[in-house]
Amino acid sequence: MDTEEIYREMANSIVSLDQEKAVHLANQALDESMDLLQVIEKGFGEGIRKVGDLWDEGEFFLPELMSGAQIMEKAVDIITPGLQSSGSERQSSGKVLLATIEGDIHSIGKTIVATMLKANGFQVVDLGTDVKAEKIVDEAIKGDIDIIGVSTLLTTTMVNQKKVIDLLNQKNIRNKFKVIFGGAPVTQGWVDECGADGYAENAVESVKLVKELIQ
Ligand code: B12
Repeated sequence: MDTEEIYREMANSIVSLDQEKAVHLANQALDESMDLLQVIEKGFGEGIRKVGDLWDEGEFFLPELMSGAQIMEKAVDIITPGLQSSGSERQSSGKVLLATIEGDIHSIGKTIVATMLKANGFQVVDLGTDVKAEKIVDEAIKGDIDIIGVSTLLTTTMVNQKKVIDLLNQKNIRNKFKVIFGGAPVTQGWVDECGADGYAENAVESVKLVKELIQ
């Protein structure tokens, strides 16, 4: 099987909700030292996005969406130790706080971003999901954070991302932190409208963005 075929099989394992196959392929990726980010982006990630499309089209229902997500999480859990050890560049300066904003429980993408940042030597404080803007700002102050990263996958909760910026402005501490947004519905237009400092479409771009902003 060539690499593209393995990626397709990985995507298929998620779409067909075949946990055994997904686990087998994730272990194979580790054993064969495959490019683990591509494994997530082109392989399993492609599959979970397809599951989302099928759900959107009414072909899949919530149990299938949840089952697909659980299998995706299992595969990512297997791959994560390999991602962590793949970070080649080490730098200790830079503390990033990550959270999925209030009203949103999507965690997979944010967790991958956290893993990649750690692999590149950044300190990461991950507050989890469904986190209020107030808590994000409080923890950023307490934790002496450089960059605040706010994730959302729902169009309905994007507005809560903006609350983080509003709160920092109200407290007159906007210039103490860089704020970046992420998640599928986020665009440069939204970032500009909110007055955030940037956004990234995937984990690799997130690392690049954080490095740029830290400098
Ligand atoms: C898996 C999934 C779920 C899982 C989440 C499990 C988990 N632990 O995360 C479950 C089943 C729980 C779920 C629930 C729901 N979901 Co859902 N879900 C998805 C799905 C299929 C995949 C998301 C995913 O994991 N992608 C893979 C990862 C790797 O990609 P990613 O998240 O985009 O992350 C990357 C980038 O965005 C970026 N990034 C992410 N965060 C950050 C943060 C920063 C700071 C930066 C810089 C970058 C960055 O880097 C990441 C890595 O490359 C999407 C479909 C889709 N196309 O996205 C729907 C989707 C997001 N869900 C949707 C919906 C509607 C729901 C529900 C409301 C369904 C319901 N009726 O209950 C609930 C939401 C409940 C809530 N309050 O949050 C809709 C949203 C529609 C919309 N326009 O708002 C989508 C788009 C499906 C669809 N096509 O309609 N979901």
